Amino acid sequence: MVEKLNDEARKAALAELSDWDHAVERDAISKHFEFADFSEAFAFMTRVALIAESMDHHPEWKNVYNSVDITLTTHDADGLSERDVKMARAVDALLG
Ligand code: H2B
Repeated sequence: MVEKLNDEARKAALAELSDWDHAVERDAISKHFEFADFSEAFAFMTRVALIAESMDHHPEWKNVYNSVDITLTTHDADGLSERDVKMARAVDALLG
């Protein structure tokens, strides 16, 4: 069973992650990404999808042309867990 982050761990994670916001009502983190065009946005999504499969941890996301909105939360924990933090780090690492 995956453990939900406690208040202290959540605060530390949000301080470490750049531009990820905490959606309190869902205990999720989300971030908005913008690219030059749809092709760049979809290429990014493809790379995220491959990471998600390898980590067995999947984003909720929305793509509109050149933008991608990603929300991460752990359904199995009913809130934010270390798995979301690892995923957020991996997503950010794709963009250098
Ligand atoms: N993704 C996310 N975001 N949260 C989960 O709790 C989750 C997942 N659980 N991907 C995984 C798959 C689980 O359902 C499988 C069985 O490992």
